[in-house]
Amino acid sequence: MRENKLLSIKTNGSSELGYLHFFEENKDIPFEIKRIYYTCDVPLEKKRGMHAHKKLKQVLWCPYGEIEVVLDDGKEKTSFLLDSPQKALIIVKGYWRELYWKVEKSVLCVAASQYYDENDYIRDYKEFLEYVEEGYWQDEN
Ligand code: T46
Repeated sequence: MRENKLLSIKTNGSSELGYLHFFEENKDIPFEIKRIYYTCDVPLEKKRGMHAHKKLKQVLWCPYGEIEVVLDDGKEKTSFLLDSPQKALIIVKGYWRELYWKVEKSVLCVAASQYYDENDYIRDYKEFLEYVEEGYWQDEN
């Protein structure tokens, strides 16, 4: 089954002391983490993403600011708002994504299931639709 979902990240702390947020591979998120990356200082008028991954699974979170993630399975688009350090979005393979920075200086963090491999990217929307049509991701996660 292919399923993207928002998770609530475990949190420890108080308004007096501040908050600590954490998650663990294979416990809080359903895969092993091979790579972490983060994106900052994106101008509000720009969008990022505009690609899908053949195999990569990811968890995205926004420790500061507000970022909209639009996921497209080739038929339907779903929007997720990362507007709290407690929210994380699991993205399974095979979704076209577009990312919009809603607040200046927002920071996007990503933990990914694979090392960087440009061959895993589908950066052409027409090609993405061909993968969908041929059922490349059917019954997978
Ligand atoms: C994703 C969204 C949320 C590397 O060399 N190593 C890396 O680990 C990554 C992630 C990227 N790069 C290179 C590849 C491109 O030449 O950095 C350049 C910019 O990457 P891209 O245009 O893919 O950036 P975004 O922000 O559109 O997408 C990134 C991730 O690539 C992608 O996996 O899902 O963040």
